[in-house]
Amino acid sequence: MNLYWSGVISHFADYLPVTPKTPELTLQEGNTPLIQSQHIINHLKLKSLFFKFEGMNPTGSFKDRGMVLAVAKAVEDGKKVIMCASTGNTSASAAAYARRAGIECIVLIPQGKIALGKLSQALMHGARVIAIQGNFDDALAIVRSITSHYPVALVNSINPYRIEGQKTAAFEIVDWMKCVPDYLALPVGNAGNITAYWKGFKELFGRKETNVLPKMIGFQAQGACPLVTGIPVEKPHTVATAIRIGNPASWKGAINARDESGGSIEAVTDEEILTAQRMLAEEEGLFVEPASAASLAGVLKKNKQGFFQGKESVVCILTGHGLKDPDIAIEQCRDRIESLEPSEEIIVERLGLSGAKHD
Ligand code: AN7
Repeated sequence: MNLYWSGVISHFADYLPVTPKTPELTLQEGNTPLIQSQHIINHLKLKSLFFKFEGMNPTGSFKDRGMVLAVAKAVEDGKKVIMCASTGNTSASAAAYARRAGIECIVLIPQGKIALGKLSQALMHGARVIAIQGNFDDALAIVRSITSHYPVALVNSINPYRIEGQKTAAFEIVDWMKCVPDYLALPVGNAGNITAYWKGFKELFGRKETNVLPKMIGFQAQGACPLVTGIPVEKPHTVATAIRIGNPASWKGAINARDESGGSIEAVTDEEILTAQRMLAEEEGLFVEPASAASLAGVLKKNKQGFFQGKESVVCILTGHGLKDPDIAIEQCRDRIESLEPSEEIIVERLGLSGAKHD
């Protein structure tokens, strides 16, 4: 067994559009754990439930898989600057890989709507951070225009290398499980990831046999669910800022993944998202950001609706780490902090240990 993990480009080279000239860029992204549910499964009518914890990637989200390839190809193409619009994670990943590759990074973010951890990453990696008084969709439109007119590489997921890199997560799931799950549940924002997973599964098994592939079940936030209603949302809103997107760039890819796989794209409320986030943390020991919990929120909802028969296997993609968004986490449980005097006696008393002292 090869215990050294060499990263997405090197490990999956045979499945990616790499050439001898592609730089061997890596922060050892990929190879993330597929963790079996031990507690939440007990509330569900399912045979098995696994969590693919993409928050374990080097910058804390799934974006690293595609970003490593997009940046490597930009460098191969002679580019010195990359640019993206972002709800946060793409900017953190772009900033890190740009630095690793020795090039510059510019990010456009929606002012005030990006989680603190992600902003700190982009700034620490020395990206040019431009906050606009608009949402992600406005930022992406500007980035698309600038990158088509100036020598700056676009690294949003409309860059096909992003999708190529991200499809490797599907390969890992099949590699670990030695089979495919019945359902793949994931949050959907700009819809690059659902497009990428579906591409990955299809490449592994061939186009004809889509009936043996997992059904893709995507979940958007209720206040930002254009793929559910079929109409772009002008003013998207959700606590899950990562997926606060009103007009997904990979709209067609998402609908295609849904329809070819026989899956669905549905909405979950902010309350359902936060409940799922706390369940993952409290019951399984997995701390994810709100957007990532949309996958479990959706599975919980479908279970409640009687959708599952008890024989299905489900993989939930947990796209980003909980430390990305400490504000939302603390807001939910600040009142759990107990403030006491610095006294052993008082603390022992409060903990209910008073009568239990041994020698
Ligand atoms: C944690 O960083 O769009 O459907 O600009 O950060 O592929 O867009 C982030 C998206 C899910 C949605 N979970 O994935 C960005 C950005 C997390 C995310 C999504 C995002 P896509």
